[in-house]
Amino acid sequence: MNSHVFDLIAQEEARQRENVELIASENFVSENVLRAVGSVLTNKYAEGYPAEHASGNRGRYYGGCGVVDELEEYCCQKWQEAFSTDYHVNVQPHSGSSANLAAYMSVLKPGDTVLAMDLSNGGHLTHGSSVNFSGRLFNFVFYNVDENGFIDYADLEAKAESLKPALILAGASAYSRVIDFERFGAVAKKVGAYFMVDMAHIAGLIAGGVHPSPFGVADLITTTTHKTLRGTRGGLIFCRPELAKKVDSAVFPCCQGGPLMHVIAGKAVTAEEACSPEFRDYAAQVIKNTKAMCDAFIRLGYEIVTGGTDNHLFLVNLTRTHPTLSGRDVQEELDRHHITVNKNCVPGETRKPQLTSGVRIGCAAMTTKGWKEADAVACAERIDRIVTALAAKKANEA
Ligand code: DSN
Repeated sequence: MNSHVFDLIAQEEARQRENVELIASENFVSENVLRAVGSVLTNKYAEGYPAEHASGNRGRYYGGCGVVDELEEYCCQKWQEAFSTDYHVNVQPHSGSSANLAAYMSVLKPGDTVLAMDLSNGGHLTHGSSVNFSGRLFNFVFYNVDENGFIDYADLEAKAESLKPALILAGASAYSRVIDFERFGAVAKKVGAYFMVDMAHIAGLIAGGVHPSPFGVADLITTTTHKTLRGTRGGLIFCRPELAKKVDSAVFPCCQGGPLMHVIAGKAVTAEEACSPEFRDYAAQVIKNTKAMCDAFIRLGYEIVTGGTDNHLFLVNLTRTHPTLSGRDVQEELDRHHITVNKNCVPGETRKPQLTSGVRIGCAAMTTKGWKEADAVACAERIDRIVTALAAKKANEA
């Protein structure tokens, strides 16, 4: 049967092949990941956990689960290997949002106080935004970034001491600097809070050994598997072994029903790939490319939040250099030139989230396509020509 869906998939495949992809949270998966996610495992229901599962939450609510039990255990084992950890891992969360919801539910009660990074400073929607379940269920309070956009650790400590949160959360969607997990962990310990890290953006860099690891410091660690980890879309929760039962019960039956076994297969392939020596080279190249591109923008006169980057992304602040252009203007103009970025709030944002004054740029996807530093620099110069022409056009229209 002919389906319109396959025409659309072919169009999207062409777009992904031809465009320059600079969205910091996207990447290109391998053929093996695609095969696993497109497999017959999508047909299988498997509510519950494998028969021998480590947390003690054992047994499925359906027959015929022998193969998927083995698959889920294998997936857990490969993720422990990828991060060289003996933390318990739950591979069932459907996404990063589901992972965060379940992680909160495992140790918090509705109304508990959580200290996190605000969305407008680089945090994530699920880190307490008032329009998200997180902000509606829990009492989120926020630590600040300083005037240059760096996490203000003194503010974190002062707020932790005065507000006595039940949980402190580190992690971000648009923060370009190394996060000092040890420092966060020490503050959490001092005030008796759980310490959780949402490492979704930087997980591939951690697995690749080019960003400090939160394992051994955090009590709970969530991630997606599709950003710098370059795998299928999905979520994971890691936790100290003593929290395993709480975490497994929070995922199922508290927050989810049946796990997506085809996605768990995709996650297992992703973990195998993250364990390979090639993945370490990839992670190192991501950082080299991102730094090269960010430095090129600085040479071209752009303002970068925090003045640079240590990871796979950076944030261009247009406020002073291109006051007439919003992030949306730049995103849309680059779209017309087949370069994909996303508009992003900047610290101290004055425009609405639909407009913004910033653009977030990441190099994880183009590094998968084979970019080296020179490609990243050439792309920065091309973006500058497009943005400069757009600003001139706006000035002429005014
Ligand atoms: N929305 C994703 C991002 O782009 O960072 C995170 O979930």
